[in-house]
Amino acid sequence: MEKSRKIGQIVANAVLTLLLSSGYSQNGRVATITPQPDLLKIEWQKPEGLKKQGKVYKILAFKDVSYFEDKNYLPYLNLSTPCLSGTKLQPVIEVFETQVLSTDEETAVSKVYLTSEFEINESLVLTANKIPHMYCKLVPLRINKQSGKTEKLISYSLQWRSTGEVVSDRQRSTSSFADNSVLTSGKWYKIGTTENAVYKLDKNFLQSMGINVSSIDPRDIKIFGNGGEILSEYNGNFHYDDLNENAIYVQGESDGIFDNNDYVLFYGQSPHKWNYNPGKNACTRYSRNKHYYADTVFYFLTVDNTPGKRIQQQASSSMVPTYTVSGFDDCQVHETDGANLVKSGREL
Ligand SMILES: [Ca+2]
Repeated sequence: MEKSRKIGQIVANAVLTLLLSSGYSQNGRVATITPQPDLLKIEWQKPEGLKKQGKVYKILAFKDVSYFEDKNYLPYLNLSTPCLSGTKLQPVIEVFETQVLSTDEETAVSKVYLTSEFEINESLVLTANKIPHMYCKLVPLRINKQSGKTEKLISYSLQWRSTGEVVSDRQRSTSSFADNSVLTSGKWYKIGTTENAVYKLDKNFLQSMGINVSSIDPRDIKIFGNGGEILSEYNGNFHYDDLNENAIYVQGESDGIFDNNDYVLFYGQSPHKWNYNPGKNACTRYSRNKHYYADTVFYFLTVDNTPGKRIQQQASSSMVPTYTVSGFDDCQVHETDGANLVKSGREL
């Protein structure tokens, strides 16, 4: 008995192994199993209220949601995967289930930003734990071409396909976690700006900051900074990891001597930003994103022994103009921050 049970077990194991390894269909033919991608679900929640600049916006919400602040808080889902083969990847989704938005949800979406596809955009390679990763943003909303109704994505499968494009060393170096700040070595000079403008730094200004202008090669002047817009409060949105070098113009640098009439030009920014909101009426087309914590943006100037980043010349377009502009809108804002009626916290 014991022996026959063992043989039976071995036969059963063999059949099971055959079924698992090659697949088996009811008509007796052996089929090849191809691994199926997992079914992924988006866990939608009730629309939420977001208080911003004194107004309450209704926004769509789901687990792990992020928002495009410049698209009326259009929600998106971050997709990421390591590029282990060293080539860039692109996500391909297969839609399994969608649902038409409820009337309540409809009021929380700006349809102007939607298309007939669940769009995936802003592909970016960043390094995490020394491995390049592909990051993309999936907008889980679309307008159904047939019905014209707005649909949300409920379940889908995701596959990453190689684009064949190699992840370059430069892209790897745009790491989300730099080894150290550029400010860890060298001598740095801090410059503040309050408006969006091209700023001129002449010999007197550089000397007043303490730079021995006669001993430097103007080709080695560098300016670092990331502008000054208030940081997004959403973790999923893009954040700089370190100061970036700005392309600047240095008049008279080619002779290697900073002469009396030589100067540096760079584009400095305001901490407050104008946002363009397409599709809105003229009164609300532009909104101002005020920086609550700073009134000045800072840039950092250094001179070392390597050439700095310079503004490149761009050839003029040879295309024939199709539209002549004869006017423009200008925006002004008057806000003195003179009183805080509730005398508490940040004004929104
Ligand atoms: Ca010169």
